[in-house]
Amino acid sequence: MTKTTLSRNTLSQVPQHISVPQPCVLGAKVGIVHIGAGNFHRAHQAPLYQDIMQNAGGDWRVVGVSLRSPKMADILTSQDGLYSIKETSISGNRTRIIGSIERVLFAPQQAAEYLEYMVSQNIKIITLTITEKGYCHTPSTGKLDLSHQDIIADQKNTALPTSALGWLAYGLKARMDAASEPVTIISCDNLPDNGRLLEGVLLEYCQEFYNAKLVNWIKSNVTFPNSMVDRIVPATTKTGLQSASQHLAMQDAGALVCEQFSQWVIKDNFANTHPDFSQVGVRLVADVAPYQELKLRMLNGTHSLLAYIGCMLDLETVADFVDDADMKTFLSTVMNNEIIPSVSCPAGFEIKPYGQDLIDRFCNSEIHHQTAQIAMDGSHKIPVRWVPVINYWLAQGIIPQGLLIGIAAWALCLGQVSESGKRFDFQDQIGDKLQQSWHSNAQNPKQQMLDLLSFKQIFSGQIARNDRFSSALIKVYNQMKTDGIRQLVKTYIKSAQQDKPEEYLT
Ligand code: CS2
Repeated sequence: MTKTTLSRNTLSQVPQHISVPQPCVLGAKVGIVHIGAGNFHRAHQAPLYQDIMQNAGGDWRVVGVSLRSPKMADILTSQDGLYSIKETSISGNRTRIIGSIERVLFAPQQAAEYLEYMVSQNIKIITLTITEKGYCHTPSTGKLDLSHQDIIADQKNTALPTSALGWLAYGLKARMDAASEPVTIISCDNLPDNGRLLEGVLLEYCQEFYNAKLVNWIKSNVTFPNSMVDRIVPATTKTGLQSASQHLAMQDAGALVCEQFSQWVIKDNFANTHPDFSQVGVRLVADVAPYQELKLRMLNGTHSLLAYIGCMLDLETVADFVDDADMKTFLSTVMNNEIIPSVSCPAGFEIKPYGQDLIDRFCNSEIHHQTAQIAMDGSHKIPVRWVPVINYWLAQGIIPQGLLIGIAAWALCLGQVSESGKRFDFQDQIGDKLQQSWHSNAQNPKQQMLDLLSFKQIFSGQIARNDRFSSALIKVYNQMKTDGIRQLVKTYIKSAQQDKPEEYLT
């Protein structure tokens, strides 16, 4: 195995067919701070900035900020910020080296450097990928959760915060004190109205822990455009790293595999200058909401559906799931019959082909996207992916049976044992509470379901108080335990084919 490691010094040794960043990228100044320098940012926004600088110039290098672990800072420091991405699709793969990240800071140990960037006039944009739970909000209300453990920890030390909101507020306070330029903050997480949500919780946070002066400065100097991001980027695997090293003929501990597809739609509401997004097909629009709704319900909604069912059936990856004929048909039936009617599409958008393309994207077996990875944080994902769709149908007196199977599968997953007896585990911020509720009623499935439906942070609107829905859920959950999920899925498909939506299962 080669000992050479990817870095600026070894860039010239990368095999010819792999493209490397041009000097204009490596020599540009930093213009963006990105909080949450994980795989998604490195595979989505960072390559776009590289392409923009190569096509149109500009100082749009990124300083990444990690809040929880020094791992990415260590890896990218030893590689001068360079790493490879393998972009895969049915029509082929391409690998390229990304060089648009200047460095990654581990904020808890490099707070002074973080502040230097945050006050700099060169910084025009701050972006975030901190996952749904990183906003420390109550999903059903969108309000800051003051009882959140990270917020409680911040209270003790605002100069060494735990939450991303704390780091943002700390940096913006320094920017205000330095009388620096206005800045645009873009949330790149899978949440509806993500910009408005971020603005709301950040202002609440500043009111609580700082003062009205900072709140007013933010209101006049910062914009929070909504944005919709899309690219499937799984967690790094050992095999992925090994095959990248072979391909590059050198070590790359930051190597990523992702799909070729990439999309970013941003509300055109910038407080300062921005990269020439038109160069790379990033769309600046007046209203992002329809794009967010489309993506959250169609892609993320079906992702969560296959995640819980997949965990219960030992279908380890998304590609494994859609390789199973019953499961693939189930997914597209739920998409067509239950999700599509609930979506208010962007004007002129063809939703059916979009749905078909999604299934094709899921079939990409080069991407080892674990169902257990997607299953994580259901208490934050279900409220934005499924609950609005279920409420849409309940308002018409209809129980959407496919999503009912989804909720029952999620509930079964709380037992952490698959149908074949295999143990699995995935994190959830309120996992302990959910587990406790599930186990304390293990002998009483009816109560188990009623208690889960009473988790207000997950289930709001009709779904939480609709007796027909809870009775149907109890029935499906029991059926699932006795007959297995596959049987239910088959019954669902059969009834859907006969077009008897109300008779699918109940
Ligand atoms: C996935 C997303 O893990 C998950 O919850 O649904 O990360 C999904 O892969 C991305 O949103 C795709 O753009």
